[in-house]
Amino acid sequence: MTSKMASCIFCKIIKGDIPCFKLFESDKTLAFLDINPLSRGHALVIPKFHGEKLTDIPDEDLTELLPVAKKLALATGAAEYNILQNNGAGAHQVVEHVHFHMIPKPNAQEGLGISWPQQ
Ligand code: IU
Repeated sequence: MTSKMASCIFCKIIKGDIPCFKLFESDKTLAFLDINPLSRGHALVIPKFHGEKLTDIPDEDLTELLPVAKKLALATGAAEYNILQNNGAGAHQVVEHVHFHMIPKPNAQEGLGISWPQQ
C-alpha cells in the first residue's frame, strides 16, 4: 500500500474503516451515497483500484463504472440526471481517488427499488 492510499478517504471507505451508505459492491467497484449530496440520491461510483485521475486507472478496473452509474440512475426513476467525473483541482476534483458522480434532478427518486435514506 502506498502512503497516498493509506491517507485516501475513499480507500478507507472501501476497506470499511469509514462507514458509507452502500448502493453496490463488486470486487472492482463500490457505489455509495455522497455525504454532501447536491440532490437526494446523489451517488458516487468508484474503482477499488486507487488512482487520482481517470488516466491512472487500468482499463479493466474502469469497465463497471458507467454501467453501475447507469443502473443507479435507472433505480432512482429520475428522468433527468448528471453523470460527471472531475480530474485535477482546476477541474473541481476535491477527493483524489477517481469517482463518477450520479446526480439525479431533485424530487426524481421515487421510482424503482432503492430506498434512499433521508439526507
Ligand atoms: P469532487 O468531484 O472531488 O469535487 O467530489 C468529491 C465528492 O466526494 C463530494 O461530492 C463530496 O461530498 C464527496 N465526499 C463523500 O461522499 N464522502 C466523503 O467522506 C468525502 C467527500 I471527504
